Amino acid sequence: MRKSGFISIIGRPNAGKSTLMNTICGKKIAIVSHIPQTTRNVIKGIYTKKDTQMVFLDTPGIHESVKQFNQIMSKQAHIAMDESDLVLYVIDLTRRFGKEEEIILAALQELGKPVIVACNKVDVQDEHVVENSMRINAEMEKNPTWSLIYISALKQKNIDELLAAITEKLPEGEFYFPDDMYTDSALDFMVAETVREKVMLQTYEEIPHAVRVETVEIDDSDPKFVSVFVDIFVERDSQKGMVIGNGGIKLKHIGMDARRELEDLFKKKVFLKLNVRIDKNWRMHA
Ligand SMILES: Nc1nc2c(ncn2[C@@H]2O[C@H](COP(=O)(O)OP(=O)(O)O)[C@@H](O)[C@H]2O)c(=O)[nH]1
Ligand SMILES: [Mg+2]
Repeated sequence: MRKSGFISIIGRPNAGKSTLMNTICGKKIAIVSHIPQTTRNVIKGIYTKKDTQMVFLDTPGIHESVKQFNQIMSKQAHIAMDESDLVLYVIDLTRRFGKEEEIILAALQELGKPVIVACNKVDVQDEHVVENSMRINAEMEKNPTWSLIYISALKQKNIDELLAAITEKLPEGEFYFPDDMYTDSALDFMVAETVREKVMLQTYEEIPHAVRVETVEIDDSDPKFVSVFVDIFVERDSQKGMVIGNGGIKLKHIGMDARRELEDLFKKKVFLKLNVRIDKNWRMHA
């Protein structure tokens, strides 16, 4: 009998949720950066091995305050409740427990679904680790059905143990997706996200959140290379300059880094044309 199910990945921004999903699926599916709010949509990552299929839902952690986080968490808890068979709760061991952790723990208790707590970033030596571990152990005692695993999503530590724990809690059932599929994201979305990640990594402060990226065209008609046309929208003229950089140096780096990853994605040479444009207040009607 096959096992398959949906697993929502939740946790504070920057905990390493997207990194973990990419590590498990062995593909760059969700973009990753040190900047909170990197993930803007729920993204599916599919892992299939032998008789088991796991469909991960990587959730965004957009918030500017605990109050807002609370509202979004309740939305995420709803996604988890409606769509997933179990919840994978990722905790950043190197960060002091915040109000967010309490909100998540309360939501998980109310949810009543199988939970796996993954304590991430064990590769980092940090003063908060001992205190956080004590807090987590206390929570585990309160919730005896939950499983606890210490991992490093980045350094790929204990990932097999994590997969075994998920498999154990996964319901029996037929696969939801073909066994060679690793995401249901469309190609144009993945292209735009790849470019957005590079913009985030190359720019600072207000830019990452002011940028929107759109794939205009993917021309795959030549057998030797793919031509990809992408628009990068910012809200103000000054931001345009910051994305382009002195003599175009920033945009050049964004283009080079993105092209390298897109060549992995397309398994072909990529010609990438980036165009920086202004769309005032796109966030207002996003
Ligand atoms: N040292 C270390 N860093 C990690 C680990 N997992 C994720 N990170 C880093 O934490 C940051 C946030 O990761 P990301 O996956 O975008 O977090 P998300 O907001 O929860 O999706 C990035 O800079 C990652 O490289 C880990 O296991 N160890
Ligand atoms: Mg993320």
